[in-house]
Amino acid sequence: MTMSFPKGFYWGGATAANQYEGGWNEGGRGPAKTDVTTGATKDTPRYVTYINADGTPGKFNQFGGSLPEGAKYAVLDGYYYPNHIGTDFYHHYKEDIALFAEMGYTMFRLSISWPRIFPHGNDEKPNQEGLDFYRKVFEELHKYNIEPLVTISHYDDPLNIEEHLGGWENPDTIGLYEKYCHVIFEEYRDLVKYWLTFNEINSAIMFASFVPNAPLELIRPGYIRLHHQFVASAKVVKYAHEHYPNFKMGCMIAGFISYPLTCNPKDVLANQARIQDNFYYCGDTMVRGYYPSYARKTWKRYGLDESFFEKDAQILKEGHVDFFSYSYYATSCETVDKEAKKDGAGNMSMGYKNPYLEYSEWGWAMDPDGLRYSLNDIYDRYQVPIMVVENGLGAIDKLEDDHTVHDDYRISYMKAHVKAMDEALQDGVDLIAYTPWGCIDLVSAGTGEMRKRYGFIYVDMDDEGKGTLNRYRKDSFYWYQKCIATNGEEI
Ligand code: BGP
Repeated sequence: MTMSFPKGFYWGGATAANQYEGGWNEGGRGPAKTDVTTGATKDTPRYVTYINADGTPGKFNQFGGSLPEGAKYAVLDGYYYPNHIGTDFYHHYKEDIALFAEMGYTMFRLSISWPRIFPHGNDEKPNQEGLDFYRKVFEELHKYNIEPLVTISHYDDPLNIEEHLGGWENPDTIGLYEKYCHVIFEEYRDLVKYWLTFNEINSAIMFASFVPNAPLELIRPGYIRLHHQFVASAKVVKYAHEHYPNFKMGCMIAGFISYPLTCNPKDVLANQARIQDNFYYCGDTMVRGYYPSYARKTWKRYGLDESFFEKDAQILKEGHVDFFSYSYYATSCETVDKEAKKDGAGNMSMGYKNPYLEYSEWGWAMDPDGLRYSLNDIYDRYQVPIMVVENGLGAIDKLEDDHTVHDDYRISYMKAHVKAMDEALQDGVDLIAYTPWGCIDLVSAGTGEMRKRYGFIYVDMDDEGKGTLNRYRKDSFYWYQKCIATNGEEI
């Protein structure tokens, strides 16, 4: 087979501080909401915990709910909080980076934990120990010629911003984010070139489509928060372009890709609207630098005032990103048929089940063709370089007595997706990087589980936080090593 991966294509892996780093209360780091979020399973929700004004404990579902008046976020006895340890990159970074280098990585995606740099979000000065930690990490990566790809905000904003300053609903958070960015840009100007402003920025509005009959009180603030994040992103992109011309700034959007369930034109139209609302709403705004025309209809539907979004048009225009990145795990289907079977669960997208696809143990549709399809669609629309910065199979792995893991299911999944990228490159798509998710086992964002593993490297840690944290190479480690060594030719 002729493979089309260009010379210099970035192969690597992706992680996020909140799920991987650990050291949650070490080195002067402040807490994030993920530190007061409990572990769960695929069938039970993760809870955010707090103490009421009268001292009684309380909790709400991580995908909805808010802190009652007078309550304070708190770590409670009797619950397990898996993000406190993650899989302890904080103390294992040298060992882990050596393993990534052994696989042949040329790029590694990680996030900076904002509360490690500004523990409360609004501190006057940054936390030097936090700055030093990431400097050591970036230097270690460069030792092996691995290019860091840095997510600036990945689900762990300082808890103080959330609890006392109104989070992203408050426009003042934009200024705090800018200050944080200015510090890390200057600090790492010679170490980091590729930046992603927000992870899966469209997750702020997913309630609207994915929670059946979601109340307007949940939907509206999502659009406000998202708008403030667009403005924050545009401001720091503009700033980076002016001060650091070598920087490349990207957006990161959750790949909520769907198909019409049937060729009924009504299904086709419903699906078009679904993709616009869930996916392109963000890409259009961040890559083109202005809200798409269909946004007006969306704002009207939710009773949102158009002038609120239009007032920052100039800022959005001046801060459009240089490249597009997205997570791609699964696809789902859309239909107007109320009787259709609604049990697909593609990456939280709760769509209709696709009869042509197989589903993972967590109910995510496995669809490599959807990767090729989406790459073509995105590139047609934007004509900017694309990175696939998350992809992979969450599965239960068995560590054998001799410390091997025979994850042939993961190898088949990866093979099919590498092949799909190859086809997209042949189609003419300017794809420049592939960083599969959770390249080393880490805590699941959706369920808080350890047993939902994505890694090429097994980490000995279970759902209760028991384990040695020892690292072991899975069969997929050697498969990916060969794939990278042959630039995608031998898969
Ligand atoms: C994306 C997130 C990641 C990651 C991934 C897998 O939405 O950006 O943080 O966790 O999904 O999801 P999960 O961990 O729920 O399997």
